Amino acid sequence: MFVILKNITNFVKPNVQLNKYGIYYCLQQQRNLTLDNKYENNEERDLSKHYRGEQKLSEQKSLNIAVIGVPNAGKSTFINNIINHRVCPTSSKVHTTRKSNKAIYTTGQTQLVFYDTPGLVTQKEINKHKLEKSFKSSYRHAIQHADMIAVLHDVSNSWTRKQLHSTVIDSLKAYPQLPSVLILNKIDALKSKRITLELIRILTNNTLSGRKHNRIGKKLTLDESKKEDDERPDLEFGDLLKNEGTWSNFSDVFLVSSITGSGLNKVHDYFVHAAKSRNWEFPSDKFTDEPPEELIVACVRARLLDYLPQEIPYNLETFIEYYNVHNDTIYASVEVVCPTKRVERLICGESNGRLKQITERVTSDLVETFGKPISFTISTKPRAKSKEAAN
Ligand SMILES: Nc1nc2c(ncn2[C@@H]2O[C@H](COP(=O)(O)OP(=O)(O)OP(=O)(O)O)[C@@H](O)[C@H]2O)c(=O)[nH]1
Ligand SMILES: [Mg+2]
Repeated sequence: MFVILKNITNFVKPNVQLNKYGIYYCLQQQRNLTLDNKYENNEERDLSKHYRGEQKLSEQKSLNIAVIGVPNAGKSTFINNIINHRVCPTSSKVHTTRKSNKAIYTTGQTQLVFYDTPGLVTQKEINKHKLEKSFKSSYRHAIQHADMIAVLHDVSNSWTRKQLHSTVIDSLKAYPQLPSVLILNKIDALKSKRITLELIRILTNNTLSGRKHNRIGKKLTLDESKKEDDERPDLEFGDLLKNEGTWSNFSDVFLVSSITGSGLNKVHDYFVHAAKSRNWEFPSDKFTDEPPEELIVACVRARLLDYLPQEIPYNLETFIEYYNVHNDTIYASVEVVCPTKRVERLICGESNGRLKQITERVTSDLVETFGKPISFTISTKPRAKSKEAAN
């Protein structure tokens, strides 16, 4: 199914076009993902091959960063835009990321490995939303492999921005030896510099790396925020309990808008500077260790969340039907198994209009991800029918 591209809202876009054969392709050559699944099998041999003539082993540096935060804080968007490549699926709904994924980015002699994680949730939320067990184990897996924790905190939500969520604090407490940075995301939604300053002071307890630091807020926000100061008295923080939902051991604080790209360069440079001298774990042209089939399915799930109301997309099962690469073009199809006929009709929409929109959106995401032409379809089936077919 091929339709004209529209509604593309990401901050960095490759030049995606549809050719006369109905295949999407990139005009600009993008950094390609390794599509060959067998690549992993001869990893050692391949690694040495890749490093030869590229960057001397002795000069290589790397840093593993676990990106954690509550659902919908913008973790995946942040990673995609800091590395300028759509590797992590994103959506406007919570629980888009379901397990820990790596996004690998190599620049000069440095390799940054970002661990995207599912939003931190309590056991109560896991039970309520019937979330997989991986929700709890994923972030631990990520942190255990990390050299640094990046806490993404959404400042656009006036109800939750005043405190770090208890799940975030618990995670930081569980790994006190790891350096951590606080990244205040969605600053495009903040109008007042006063609130920004206050937030930084409150969330860090006015303390960096355990030491009182009176100029934390000033130093950061005067650089970053060009907005007019709001001089009205701000009572937002007045009734907060001291030290509740705060962390005094962040090494640094950053203000970013992952959507507009504001502030991302500073974080990028900070990570590159913090990288440790050691051999890269991955070849420089690799962007993820996820198999392409899984990336495609995750991308479909994410867009189903965007296009379908309430809980419906969470109850859908998605499978890869086929995946093939021929003449450097990807051919793939995903099947969506719907719990009822009614839900299937909802996904397809009138004259298959909604399904076309979803397919179009996923296709453009996938072209960005793989940097290759793609021929892509989505099919739907009601659950009972697909079970019958299996018997
Ligand atoms: N206004 C604004 N919106 C943002 C920003 N960063 C992310 N978003 C939006 O926030 C929503 C959630 O983004 P995701 O990157 O999927 O968030 P996440 O933390 O990975 O979410 P989960 O995987 O569900 O835990 C999307 O609608 C993004 O477009 C930002 O800097 N500004
Ligand atoms: Mg995510």
